[in-house]
Amino acid sequence: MLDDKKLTKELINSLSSVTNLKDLELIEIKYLGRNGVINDLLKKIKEIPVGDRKEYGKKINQLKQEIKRLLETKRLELSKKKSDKFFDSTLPGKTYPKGSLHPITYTIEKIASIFQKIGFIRVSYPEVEWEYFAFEVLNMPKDHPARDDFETFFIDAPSDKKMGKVVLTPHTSSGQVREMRRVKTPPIRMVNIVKCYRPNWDITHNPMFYQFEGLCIDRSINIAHLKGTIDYFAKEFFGEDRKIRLRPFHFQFTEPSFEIDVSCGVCGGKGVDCHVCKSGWLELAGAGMVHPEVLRAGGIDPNKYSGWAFGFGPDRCLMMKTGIDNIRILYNGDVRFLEQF
Ligand code: FA5
Repeated sequence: MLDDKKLTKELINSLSSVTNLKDLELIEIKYLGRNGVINDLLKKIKEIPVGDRKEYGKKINQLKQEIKRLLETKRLELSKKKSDKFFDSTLPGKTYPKGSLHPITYTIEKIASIFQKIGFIRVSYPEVEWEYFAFEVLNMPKDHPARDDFETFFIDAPSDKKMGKVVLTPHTSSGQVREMRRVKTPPIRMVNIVKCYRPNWDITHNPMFYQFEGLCIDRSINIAHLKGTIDYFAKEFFGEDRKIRLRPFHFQFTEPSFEIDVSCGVCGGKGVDCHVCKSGWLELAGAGMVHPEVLRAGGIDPNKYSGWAFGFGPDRCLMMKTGIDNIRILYNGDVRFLEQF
């Protein structure tokens, strides 16, 4: 029933014609695999008279060890042959494609350095935030209609009596009062750069986008300082020639408030038929003088101090600088786009 000599001879014969590791592997499977020769022999042990089974098992085991030894010897022989091949160490190595920073990462680093040059401290306040910091302390109490402006993602997490529900922050303004409470006594110059989230999705809106929030509080701060800082940023980021304009607007947490537009980088400010701006201008930011109630919420006396704040979208800044005509391409991971930066 078990002719081990014959099997070993057969194996030696087949191994003699093997010239590569792949064929060797096939032979190994034939003998040692789950449905291989050795396992077949083991299955037949039931047919062996009980008294002979011990001897039979021993023989199979010896045969298995011999097969393994023959296979291993062949494997060594083949791999030696492979490494005997001439290796030319002077040949140029393989070149792998180089990665680069994501354009948004690059944009954020640039923005941070522009503000660090004029004494602003970079911070990153939470993206998963309490309603309290996102709305309440910004003069938007519960049920205030202004909260509708920031359609918000609510997190399914326990709420807190004072802090309210947990949200994905819809804007970086949620860092304003956190920074006031951290610094306690002005001067404050912060730039808070983090991701924000809102359920919006079109060529100028993503559900996840970045904002950077400038906040400056000191004695006698006025709109001229705000305007001067915006002009400085625009020139540093876009260059001398781009136009910026401020439009009166309303935010609950600033008074007076503005929106800031830039002349469109896609149509060159012409506007006619431009599918991105439609008017020659694209909104980049909201801004204004910090509301006295917000200063109070931050523990700062509005009779002594005043301040300004703005919240820009770096994603839109990048669009307008480079002429990208659809914001959604920034996060879809298309390497044909990313390779251009
Ligand atoms: C705000 O978020 C205010 N917190 C800004 C502010 C800060 C006002 C400080 C006053 C003082 P607004 O919703 O307009 O405002 O957003 C500001 C900018 O964020 C927009 O101009 C745009 O550049 C960017 N932004 C807003 N929503 C999106 C979005 N879904 N996708 C991409 N960018 C967005």
